[in-house]
Amino acid sequence: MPADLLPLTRSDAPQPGLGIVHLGLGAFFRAFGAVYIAESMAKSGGDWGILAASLKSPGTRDALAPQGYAYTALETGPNGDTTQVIEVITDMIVAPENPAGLVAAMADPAIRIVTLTVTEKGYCHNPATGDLNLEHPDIAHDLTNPLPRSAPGFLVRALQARRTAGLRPFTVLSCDNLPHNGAVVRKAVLDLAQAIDPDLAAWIETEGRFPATMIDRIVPATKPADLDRVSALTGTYDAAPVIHEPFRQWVVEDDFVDGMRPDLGAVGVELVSDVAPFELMKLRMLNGTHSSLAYLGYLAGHQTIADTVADPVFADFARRLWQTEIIPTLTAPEGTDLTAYADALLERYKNPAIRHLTWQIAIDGSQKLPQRLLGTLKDATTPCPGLCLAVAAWMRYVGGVDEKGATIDVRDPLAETLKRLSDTANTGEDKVAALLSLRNIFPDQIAGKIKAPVTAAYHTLMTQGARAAVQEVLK
Ligand code: CS2
Repeated sequence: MPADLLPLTRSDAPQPGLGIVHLGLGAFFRAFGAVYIAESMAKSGGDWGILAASLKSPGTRDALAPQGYAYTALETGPNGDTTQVIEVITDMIVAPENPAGLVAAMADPAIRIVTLTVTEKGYCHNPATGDLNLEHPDIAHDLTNPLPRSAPGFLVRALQARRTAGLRPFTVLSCDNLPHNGAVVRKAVLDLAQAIDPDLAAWIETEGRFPATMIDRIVPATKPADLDRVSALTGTYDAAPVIHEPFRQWVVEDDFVDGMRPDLGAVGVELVSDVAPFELMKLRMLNGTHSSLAYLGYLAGHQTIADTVADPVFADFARRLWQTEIIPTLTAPEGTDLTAYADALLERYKNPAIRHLTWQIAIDGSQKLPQRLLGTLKDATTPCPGLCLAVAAWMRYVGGVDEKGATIDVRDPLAETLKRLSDTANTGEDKVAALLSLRNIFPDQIAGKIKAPVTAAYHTLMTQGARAAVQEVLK
């Protein structure tokens, strides 16, 4: 910490009573759900303080504990910068250090909601089928051990403890970018509970609630330079601020255990009976183009999404994906104009103050491709050369070598398999075929449908490079 700065500390304001446990605390939830919940309590009251848990590493807890779990949220965009200090998190548990403590905290009668941001792979399910992967090492462990490791394991053991204590279940609120995220987490919990205790599974099935959500705010990982930026604005030293764009949208299925939830409607959350049209729009239009721009932009040498779309070729490419490939597969949610939504997305991507790394968005492609790109390709009734090029770019990316011959740091739960498949194939055609044979990512029907155009796109990518391949699609 620079010697001339005072550290950020929690204010003297009374701490809210606890109502929520959050699993998987990262920058996104701190800049999104936590902010909404803090605002809702400020407006409408209620005890919805958050006890947060990291399921893996102690880094966030170690940074936040000395500042009493207060942190700065820096909003940055075309109208400048604003900061606010968020004090809704009152404590944190690092699950591997204290799994029993986390189960007990979730089983506390005060807790009525468990929110989650554990990323796509944290649900330990097979993305192509939605079934819980009982062979996943953490799930295999959690099946027989009452001190869990996985998110589904913590949910099941805590629900088990509540049932034993004669309590009501908590609502499970997934805030991850997955289609039908409520149904996904429900299925993971029920599959695991069924294997542990079928009576418990039956109780969860009838009494538990797993509302679906659509979540949207661009929150890049906080970088070292961001700490200086926040200090310069606030005059205090925050070891773990979060940086986010002005835009936010949270659509929530209004189905909570005994109707118990913060007054989310008072702070702009859309409470609806069917989230599906919103999530399909968001996953395909935002995340679909984000991933496409991430792989192609990275290969073309761009560090961030803003840098990528500053090149008019890539901006036109995004427009083309929206207008001719993605929008035709969607039904607009009531009151939404999809063309205006696309225009707004491009403006958000252009925000130069948000340095969202293409490398960050490229992480975990094997878990992201199905809902971001492949669903559109499955539904499309006309050719989709742009999305097929994006799939080919992912294939080139996971091969681990960029256009200049440099190694790519590929992060993905399947990284080793992807590299092996890529390395053992001799020709481009064989590489595409080998990767398309991964049934957890590409179901038969999709693999067959996209094989020829992805092979052609892969060839263009290898011979001409990413930017020229994008130009080819625009011709
Ligand atoms: C991004 C998302 O990292 C990624 O994969 O596409 O985190 C994206 O920024 C958010 O979904 C925006 O709401």
